[in-house]
Amino acid sequence: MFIIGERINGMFKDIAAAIRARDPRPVQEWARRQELCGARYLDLSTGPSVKNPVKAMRWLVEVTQEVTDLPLCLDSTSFDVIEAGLELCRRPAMINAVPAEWPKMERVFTMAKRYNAAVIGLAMNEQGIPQDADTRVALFMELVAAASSYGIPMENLYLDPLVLPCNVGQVHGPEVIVALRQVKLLADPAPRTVIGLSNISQGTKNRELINKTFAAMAIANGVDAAVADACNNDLLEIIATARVIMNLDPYCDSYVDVYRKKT
Ligand code: THG
Repeated sequence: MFIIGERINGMFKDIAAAIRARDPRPVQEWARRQELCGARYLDLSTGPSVKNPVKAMRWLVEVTQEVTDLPLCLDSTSFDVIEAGLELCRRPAMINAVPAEWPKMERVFTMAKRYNAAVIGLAMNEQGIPQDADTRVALFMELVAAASSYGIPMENLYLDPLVLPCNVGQVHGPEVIVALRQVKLLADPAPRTVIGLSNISQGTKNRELINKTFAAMAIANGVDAAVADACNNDLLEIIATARVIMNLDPYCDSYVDVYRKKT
């Protein structure tokens, strides 16, 4: 599992303030820090309460690219906002995200092809997020079929079962785990999977413990990527260890890297 660094998001107070004041420092500090911690992509989200999200996303992309070469994961419910960001990306980006709905899939897969971007497809449609694994997988199948028809290779399609906080959506927990596993049966080569790891613990007391436990469980069930806290050392240790146990790191390189950082 690789990490898409979650920290440049207007959901966080320091980033919301930085966007409002157009102060690049907090954004650039988090970009550098997450890169040093080993993030593979940086998630960029203006958050919900920004005045002009198109301009804000353009600004986030520009100031982030001034300090890092990491590819960006453009996180917005508005495809105009995502496209404004894609126009400025210097490396192939990731589009975060599209639900299993027409004409949204048409817009996003066309855009993905044009900008050579990867796409996160969500297990939701007009009816919302289903509870059970089977309905989630049925929505994934629609995303796989649509992506294929636009010529998107499966290694560029990341399917997200949508993790809900375990204190309000406890019934979703096991369904998400089963859905992660079943994605791998949908096509050959299989599509990839991604989760919003920190969602699982929103509104709970011991957030880190819940995030870490869920990370190990998701890795055991084949998850490929997580939007997550790239700089949490315990989490990085658990990911490295789970990867060894799952034989995803046969020479233990990432395990040794994490160990060396500590000594
Ligand atoms: N799937 C996909 N993309 C996603 C998500 C997902 N992007 C957004 C989100 N979920 C993942 N990113 C975060 C970022 C922050 C938090 C949770 C998930 C978070 N923030 C604090 C909170 O809400 O308590 C903010 C408060 C603060 O500390 O300042 O927990 O599921 N594809």
